[in-house]
Amino acid sequence: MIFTRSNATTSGRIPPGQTLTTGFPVLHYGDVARYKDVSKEWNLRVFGLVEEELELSYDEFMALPRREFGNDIHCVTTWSKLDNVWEGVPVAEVVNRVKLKPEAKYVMLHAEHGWTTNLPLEDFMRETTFFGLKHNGEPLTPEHGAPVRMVVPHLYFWKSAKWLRGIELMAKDKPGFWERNGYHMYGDPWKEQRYDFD
Ligand SMILES: Nc1nc2c(c(=O)[nH]1)N[C@H]1C(S)=C(S)[C@@H](COP(=O)(O)O)O[C@H]1N2
Ligand SMILES: [Mo]
Repeated sequence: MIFTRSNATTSGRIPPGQTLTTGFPVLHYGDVARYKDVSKEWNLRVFGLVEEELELSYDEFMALPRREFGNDIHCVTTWSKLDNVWEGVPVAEVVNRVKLKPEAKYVMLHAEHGWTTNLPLEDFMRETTFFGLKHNGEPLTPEHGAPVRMVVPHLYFWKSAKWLRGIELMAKDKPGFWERNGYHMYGDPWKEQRYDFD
């Protein structure tokens, strides 16, 4: 359902070319990742330009400190969903457990089934970026990326990898899945960086 809210709540919050939605559309390429025994099948690897690779098991990840986060979702396909409330793990809780090499400047997020997306390290490390575990009070559903999805509030939502499995530190920017298929390397919704010819 598409609707318009009073300007008081939405003013200045909807980037150009976007329309509000109240639902929570499900969008991805390929199959939903489903786990029979998630605590045995899921882990998170931090690799690439780090002094020592890190692998967090499901139980280790779930024991990390959490807090509440918020975001406005802006999907490149033009729907926006405001005022999402999340329970999440701050990025620093994971990154502080590795020593980054000084050349590390970009990150590739790796999801289940080989799906990837890229962003600058600085954007990944922003205090507003987080690992999402619950959305509006409910545990993430498989469709929305359970057990752990990335949420990068200030970029188009395709940068928010569902079914996150790996964080690769890189010296140079490289295109992920959609970026290889014409999406913008950075994806700022306020600048309408939708496709690479924008
Ligand atoms: N692993 C994975 N993550 C993904 C995608 C995908 O295809 N695979 N699609 C992205 C895109 S294009 C969007 S718009 C959002 C959609 O998230 P949602 O289904 O929770 O709304 O997930 C992003 N994360
Ligand atoms: Mo998307």
